[in-house]
Amino acid sequence: MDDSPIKFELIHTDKYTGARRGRIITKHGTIETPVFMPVGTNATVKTLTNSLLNDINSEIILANAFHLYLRPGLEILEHFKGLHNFMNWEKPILTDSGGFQVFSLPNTKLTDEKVIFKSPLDGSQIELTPEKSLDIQKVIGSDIAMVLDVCINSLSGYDAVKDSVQKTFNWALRSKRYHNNNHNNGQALFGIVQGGLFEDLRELSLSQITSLDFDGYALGGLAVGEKYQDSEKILKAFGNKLPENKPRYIMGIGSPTMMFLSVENGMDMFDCVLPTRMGRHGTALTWKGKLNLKSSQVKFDQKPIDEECDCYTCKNHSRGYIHHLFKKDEVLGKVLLSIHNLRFNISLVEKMREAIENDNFKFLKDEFFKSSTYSLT
Ligand code: PRF
Ligand code: ZN
Repeated sequence: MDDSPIKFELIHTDKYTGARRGRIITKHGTIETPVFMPVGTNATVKTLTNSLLNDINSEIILANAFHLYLRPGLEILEHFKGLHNFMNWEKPILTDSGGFQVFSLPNTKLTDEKVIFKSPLDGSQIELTPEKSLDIQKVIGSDIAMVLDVCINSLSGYDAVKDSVQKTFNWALRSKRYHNNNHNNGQALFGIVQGGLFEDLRELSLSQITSLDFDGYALGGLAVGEKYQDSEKILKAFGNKLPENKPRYIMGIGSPTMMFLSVENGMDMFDCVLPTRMGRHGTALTWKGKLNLKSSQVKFDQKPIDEECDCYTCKNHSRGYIHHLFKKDEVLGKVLLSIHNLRFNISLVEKMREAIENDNFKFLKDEFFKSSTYSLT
């Protein structure tokens, strides 16, 4: 029986690594994988219009149930008939459940049934359950919803991580049941594997979560401050243990180094605020490495940020001009660097797709790190 609201096609696996070339078909369009998803937490990918997002070939954006629940709130989202209409974005949307965001707030309380937190808006007490998160994501109307999981501090001890794995599984069971009873809400639902840096707990969480028939599976709890070698260990051991016939999503990664590591180990999807956040702070990602546009070294520089880049910023403006915009704290500087950095990440996954199709992924990776100052680890 296949009643999944999305369809995943595995097109090709690289001969020499675990890298996969695939395609996710949703009712708002097709997503080629590996894919980088720009983050639009508050119903906007910061500083970019939809037409700019289309220009850089964003195939899907990520939004956040937690933030949208607080503001604009469900009444308004319902009135506008969901987020696609509200922000006039016609392509696919994936929503995170709120788990990760709630656990980064101070004074969050966790019970077996729910998570209780203080509203960052007015301090009032709010409860989030797996069912409520799905209710919120239903109103948002995302194409892909995520289950509510328990994402605890990566430095937590064994017993605390074990407890989070158990709760994450119970909540995944409740989410799956609730989602089925609601006829899927027309949405795909992804499960999330936790387990921190403990391999036996990752193993346990992976077998628990994949015993449930989700439309895709995510690795959570990574890139939360641990060393590169630790995320590498988990990705190498578990990336390719996720079901082969479903999309695989690693949550919250987006540096070139982590994207290569993730794709090499069989992951298909990722999201990160890194390109937009770095852009707003004046740093560009280029094929040679990072470039600080605030530095006076580029004051007289008439070259584009990156000669190889095909984005609006690089086709129209010089480093010296963008430097000036940052010196004067003009909004356009942030816009131009956000466009460029997102295009960089999206170009990178486009190059990866082509390389995988030609069994060339390893070559692409070697060349990338040889010709740039990005760290391989
Ligand atoms: N869980 C959820 N969202 C997330 C994470 C997680 O573990 C992470 C961890 N990198 C980012 N976003 N629900
Ligand atoms: Zn550019």
